[in-house]
Amino acid sequence: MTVLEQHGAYTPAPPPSWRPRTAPEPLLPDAEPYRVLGAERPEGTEAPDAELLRRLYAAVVDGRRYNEQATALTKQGRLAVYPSSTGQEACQVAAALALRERDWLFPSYRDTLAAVARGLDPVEVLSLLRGDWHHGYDTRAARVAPLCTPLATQLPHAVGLAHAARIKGDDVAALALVGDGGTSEGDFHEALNFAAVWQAPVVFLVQNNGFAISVPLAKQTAAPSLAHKAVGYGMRGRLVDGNDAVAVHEVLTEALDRARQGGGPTLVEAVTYRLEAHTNADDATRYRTDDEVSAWRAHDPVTLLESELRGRGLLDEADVREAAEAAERRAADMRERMNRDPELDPMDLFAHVFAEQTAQLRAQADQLRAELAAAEEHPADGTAGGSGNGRGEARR
Ligand SMILES: Cc1ncc(C[n+]2csc(CCOP(=O)(O)OP(=O)(O)O)c2C)c(N)n1
Ligand SMILES: [Mg+2]
Repeated sequence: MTVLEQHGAYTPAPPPSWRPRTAPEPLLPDAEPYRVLGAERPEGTEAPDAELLRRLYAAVVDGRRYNEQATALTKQGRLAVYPSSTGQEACQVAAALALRERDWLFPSYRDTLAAVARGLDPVEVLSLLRGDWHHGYDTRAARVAPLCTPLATQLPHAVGLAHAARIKGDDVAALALVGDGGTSEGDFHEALNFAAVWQAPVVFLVQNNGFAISVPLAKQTAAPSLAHKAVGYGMRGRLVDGNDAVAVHEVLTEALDRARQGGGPTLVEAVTYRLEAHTNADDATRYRTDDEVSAWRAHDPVTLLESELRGRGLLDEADVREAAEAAERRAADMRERMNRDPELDPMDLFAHVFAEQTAQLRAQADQLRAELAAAEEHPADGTAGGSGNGRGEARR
């Protein structure tokens, strides 16, 4: 007998109302990834809204250019690291556009573009990846959590926020983004389990881009699909073509509506592909073939949308040029602002570490303050002191 049993705190038998679910079908995901672009519309359903198609198109064109620009900035030393979402723009943009203003987004490090498409400043969003101590934007005002680097830890946060909103009677939903590799984390399990038990208004979007750095999905899981994992938690799973922005938008909008109405969480797996390396520090040719990449380039999210719009007479050469020029203007603005030297205070190294400074940190801070003051008085380039930015006169 365990200690818990002795104290009567643990009841090994399930509660009397518990029954194994004999019909998991309503929870099972789509047999094939759900598609809208280039697919037959089921009878009785309308064609995707023209205005939505145009908005998605402008955003994916902008997103592709944003990714290129951010990657270029890593080569110029202006950005420490950039995990590109080229090839995944449909997921990024659809996620942002499916949210209502009061909803919350919980992104991972790869989801800069989703935050930009939600309306955040493209430069502020890069603060962490630039190496700043702050993530750059007002989380509460934007309702976008910080871009999360520890895998899957954003998921329990999303569930907690959604659960709290429900308790308060607040009509909001949370959308949490995670990668295929992130689904192997304990946080993924804990988040999904609690979300289903509490019927929290949260939607999980797994961007299955084929790899966790160099580890292919086949080495990550033996599940029939990542969306199937939903069944084990007692929530609905959906499988969607992650390069089809309209399909992802439709599936997420429906799942978020259901969540807000008390219908519980959904796990959405979007099948997509990372066309670039994991980050600028990775060499993807070491673990995948050019043929594989080419095959995915033929299913490019930007081209898929463009073909649909052209086919429906909603886009002509002038519109394509206009979208490209708008993206170019935004990229130029971002480049120009990222090329300005940031105003940094070296003393910030010691701030925001502990609520109460340790003795060692105090000593180190004093030392740095003295060194900065000395450098200001005797600059290495021989100019007289006082030309600095007052960093020696540290704020703290
Ligand atoms: C808890 C934790 N373990 C390991 C890492 C190192 N790491 C960074 S990215 C990554 C791969 C993640 O792959 P996936 O979840 O598929 O996301 P993707 O990068 O493909 O978007 C790993 C293992 C980390 N950031 N956090
Ligand atoms: Mg991945």
